[in-house]
Amino acid sequence: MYQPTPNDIALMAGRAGYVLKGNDRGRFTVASPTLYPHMWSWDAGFVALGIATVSVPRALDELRTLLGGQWTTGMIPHILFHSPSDYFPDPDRWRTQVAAARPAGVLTSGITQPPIHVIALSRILHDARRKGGADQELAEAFVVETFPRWLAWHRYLATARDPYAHGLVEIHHGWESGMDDSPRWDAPYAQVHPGPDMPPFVRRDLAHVSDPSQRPSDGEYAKYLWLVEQKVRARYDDAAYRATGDFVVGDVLVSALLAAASDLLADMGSELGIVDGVEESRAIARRFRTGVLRSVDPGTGLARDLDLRTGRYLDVDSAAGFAPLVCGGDEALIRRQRDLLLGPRWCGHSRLRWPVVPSVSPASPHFRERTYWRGPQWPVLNWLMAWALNRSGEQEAANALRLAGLAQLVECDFAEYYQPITGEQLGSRDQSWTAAIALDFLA
Ligand code: 9YW
Repeated sequence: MYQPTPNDIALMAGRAGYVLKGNDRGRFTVASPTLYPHMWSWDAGFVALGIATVSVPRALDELRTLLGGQWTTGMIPHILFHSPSDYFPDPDRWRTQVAAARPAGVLTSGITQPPIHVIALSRILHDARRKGGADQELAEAFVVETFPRWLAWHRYLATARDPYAHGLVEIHHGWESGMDDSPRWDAPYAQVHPGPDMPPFVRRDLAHVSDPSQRPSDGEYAKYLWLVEQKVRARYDDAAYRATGDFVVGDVLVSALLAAASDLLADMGSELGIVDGVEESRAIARRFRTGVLRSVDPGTGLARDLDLRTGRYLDVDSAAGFAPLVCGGDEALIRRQRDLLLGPRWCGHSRLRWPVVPSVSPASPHFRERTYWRGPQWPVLNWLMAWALNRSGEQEAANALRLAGLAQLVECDFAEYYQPITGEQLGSRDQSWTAAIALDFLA
């Protein structure tokens, strides 16, 4: 097994810090230098926990800026647009001015991303407490100050996005899962039919990659924009969209993150003497943990998303199936998932360049080795599974993912995603969240 040398550690930490500094725009960090020149919601969570290893105050600023985009419903939008750029879909496409709940002072998109933020905040608090002094004071004060805002975010997901208490967070767009073109969404997207009145568009993402097969197809992209159109036409009202929109799916990984984050929020709150909202947070954690565990297919041992339009579970061997590892709650299942994740269908697959979590099992018929979320390895996903294993007391397995993840990043280009068989770097380079998780792995 790879063990980073002191030289590797120094080089990697130095270069990761340099990448984050280069992507720093003052009070927020762009997701990548040219492809994603804005602040993305779940990227910001990972970025903040990486920055915290270097500067706790700057890490807290990242989260504070993100909260500046929170809608009055509690929703944290998936993109905050702080300055004009050639990124598409841009604010003119999102047209969030139709929404009463939009924030003042910053343009945003109108959909969500996975709730990783409080998990990041609890890591930052942990770092700050290790450092003590001013860092600790600052971080504790930040938690006390922002507790109601995080709770409002979680409450939004638990109510507006789970009105019938399934215990699964409803997503209205594949982008809300963070895994845009994952085969998890193929069946629901088959029911998305762009209308003849959809405004025309020109993609800009393809200008940044050498090979279009690494990105979603044009057909997929038209569906993505059609759902944006449907959200606009519903004025970003969740109930109105639910009544009219084509894509409504209960997402197991978002639900597991909500459960884990809600537990951590309650933990931090009670440690810091907060009373209001701690019980509510625990109840949210319980409800969504139950929803995730209920979705597990006893045959495969993987959690399944629920298509709320058809009432059918979606059987796809994607890394989201390991949602129970993230939210915990069933010891035997955690051991089973640990073995599955490290075994020959997943990280232990004989063809993989590095034994790192692939977005889709290489043994699955859905696996595509170069296409975005259809097989490539995303370092943040590996970090998440390592974090989850650690939290369940599976330190040895967590460390195996950590070391393999560091081996993958030792070239220090911090790519957006990696071809799992050859190890080739794909997508953007100098991707902020990739650099950030390297810093956390090294800390
Ligand atoms: C897009 C920024 C985002 C991530 C998403 C990933 C990709 C493309 O990049 O989205 O245009 O939004 O799928 O998870 O947050 O890194």
